[in-house]
Amino acid sequence: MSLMHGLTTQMVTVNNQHVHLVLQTNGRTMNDVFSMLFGVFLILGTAVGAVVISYMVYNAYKYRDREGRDGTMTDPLQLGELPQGGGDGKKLAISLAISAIIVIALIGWAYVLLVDVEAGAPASENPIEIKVEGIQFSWQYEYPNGHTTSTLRVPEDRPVTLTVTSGDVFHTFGIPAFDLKADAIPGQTTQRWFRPNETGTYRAQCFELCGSGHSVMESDVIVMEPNEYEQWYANTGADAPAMNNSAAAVSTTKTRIENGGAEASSQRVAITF
Ligand SMILES: [Cu+2]
Repeated sequence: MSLMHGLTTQMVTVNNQHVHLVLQTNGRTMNDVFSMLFGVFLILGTAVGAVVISYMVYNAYKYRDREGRDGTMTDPLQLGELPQGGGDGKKLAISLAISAIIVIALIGWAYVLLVDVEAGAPASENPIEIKVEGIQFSWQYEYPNGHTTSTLRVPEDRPVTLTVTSGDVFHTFGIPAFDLKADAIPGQTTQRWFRPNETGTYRAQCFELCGSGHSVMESDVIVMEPNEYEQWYANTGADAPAMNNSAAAVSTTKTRIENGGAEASSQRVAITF
């Protein structure tokens, strides 16, 4: 199957004694994996449905009530008896076996695909490591150089590893456009990674009811051209103004909440820097 192409297993012998099974990963993101699973399940589900419904319609036509046909059953089924179908149950056994093979193969394949996601961002692609902290009711992002901001800026086509935590109560950080969701729990970290493949502005938001401002606990995720991103990043640093801006963002969020909770997104105060 071409979808399996690229996923190979290798046997590695260490000290001529211990044999380890190594699954080579392909750097697929959660987004890639979900798209593949959805596509294959949709095609197979449609194919199985087409076969079952066609066979049912064929039999309904074949055994339709016709003139001169005696409708009484000569050998009605007894309780607990399986229909034989005239072939010692061969058809039943074959259809059960095919169903079992398809289901087991799909489960196995899904687990193998998830190895990619569990493996984390491929180190060879130089992933960006960003810390995410949820605090009632905003998100703070900290870059490797110490720069802190409330808008997540990332370059296109490069993996981003997020280490998510919370400064107060339970939150859940999520970016629906990248099929990404991570629990934000005080005192714990959750790692997730994604690789944005299209520039634009996306939305990150909180997915766990965390208080009166939960519905406005969101932020912009800006995917930039790599050059543009490098330029922006070079101008940031562990500087005091950035911290002040973050504090301003938090107080703006609080003011918005005090002023009446959820606002229409068109009225949202945009804070970018
Ligand atoms: Cu929340």
